[in-house]
Amino acid sequence: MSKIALITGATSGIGEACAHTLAQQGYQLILLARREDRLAKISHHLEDKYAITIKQVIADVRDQESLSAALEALPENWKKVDVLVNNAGLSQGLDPINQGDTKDWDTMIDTNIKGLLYVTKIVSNWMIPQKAGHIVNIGSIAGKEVYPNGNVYCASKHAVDALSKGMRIDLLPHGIKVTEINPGMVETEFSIVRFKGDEERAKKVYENLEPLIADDIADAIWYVVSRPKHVNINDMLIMPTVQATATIINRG
Ligand code: NDP
Ligand code: 8X3
Repeated sequence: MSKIALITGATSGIGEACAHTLAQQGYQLILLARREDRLAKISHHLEDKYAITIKQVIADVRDQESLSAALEALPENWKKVDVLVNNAGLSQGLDPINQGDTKDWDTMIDTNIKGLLYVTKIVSNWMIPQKAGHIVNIGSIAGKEVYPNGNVYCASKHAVDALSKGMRIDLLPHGIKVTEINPGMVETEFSIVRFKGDEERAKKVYENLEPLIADDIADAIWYVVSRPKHVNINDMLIMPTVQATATIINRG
């Protein structure tokens, strides 16, 4: 029986790359995101290419009620989830604290912290009767350091750092592994989303440097989930070679 992985934020970037990698490894997938067309396209492509089955869950992780309904509507045999990748997340804006848009703050806190919690509560309760499972939280360098104008996004990823530690303690008696993967700069749609569609500004973030690509993080996810049963990788910080800290970057 193939393993089952549930990946949130599977329509782009790291989540999409992770879906490809785990599909290639023979996992059956539950892919969750808001954009229905994109999710359908990715799912059909992976099903055809790797002869696997995919359940598509169109849901917004911020909306606890509809998220819960969508996940609980999955067939019982699909709730035997082996791996949960809590990847859905975003940044909105890059402004000093006194100038931040409170709607952006709500979006980041509701998605990166509360959304991750809502998904985790449901899926960890599916894993507990199995006495096994692996939760992989996508944190960030922004969860280890704070950089100018990163304020609320950094706070949300520091929360992911704390929650990963807390989950590891609380789920220990149930045999559930918890790993936090913390990337530095990865060129995805992240900066386009942060700058609300301003592609020129987003492009500048990665100018004159070689950032990570989403596949680099998917590789790390595959590494952590493929360790033997007695081994857990607690925490990984993965940076582009040209990036020493959140702000010290060698642009050549
Ligand atoms: P992308 O913008 O490319 O992908 C983000 C994904 O999250 C999309 O699939 C999006 O799907 C989904 N998503 C966003 N909001 C919601 C929501 N409310 N409900 C459900 N799904 C949602 O960015 P990345 O791949 O870079 O980001 C993935 C994770 O990696 C995030 O947690 C980010 O914070 C983290 N990260 C990114 C880094 C980077 O430099 N890129 C570095 C460190 C961490 P849809 O819009 O269809 O819902
Ligand atoms: C994304 C990386 O440095 O833009 O989490 O915060 S950074």
